[in-house]
Amino acid sequence: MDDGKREDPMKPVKMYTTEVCPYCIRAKALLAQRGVQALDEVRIDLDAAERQRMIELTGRRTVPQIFIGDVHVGGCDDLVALDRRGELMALLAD
Ligand SMILES: N[C@@H](CCC(=O)N[C@@H](CS)C(=O)NCC(=O)O)C(=O)O
Repeated sequence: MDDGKREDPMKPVKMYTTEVCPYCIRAKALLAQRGVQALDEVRIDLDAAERQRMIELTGRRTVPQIFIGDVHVGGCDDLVALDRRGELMALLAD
């Protein structure tokens, strides 16, 4: 039943990660703090083809690499900087 309390819709967030990755943990925590509930996580340590795809898409070899919708945000430092500039919520908003 629709009780009128809709969550604000958010763009899909995709993050290329590896299992052992403090920057990935930090980025995930920040996104969770900002209300991101669903994350499409791609583990490049488990999938060499996805690692190659990440490098081709971003020109970078480190994880995390974060996409919000179609926008490549960059890594954890880029995400934190975006948030500090007050631009993260607007980018997340659908
Ligand atoms: N400044 C980057 C640092 C990312 C980083 O160094 N990630 C590590 C894993 S936590 C990595 O990919 N290391 C592999 C490498 O440097 O090739 C960010 O904020 O995302």
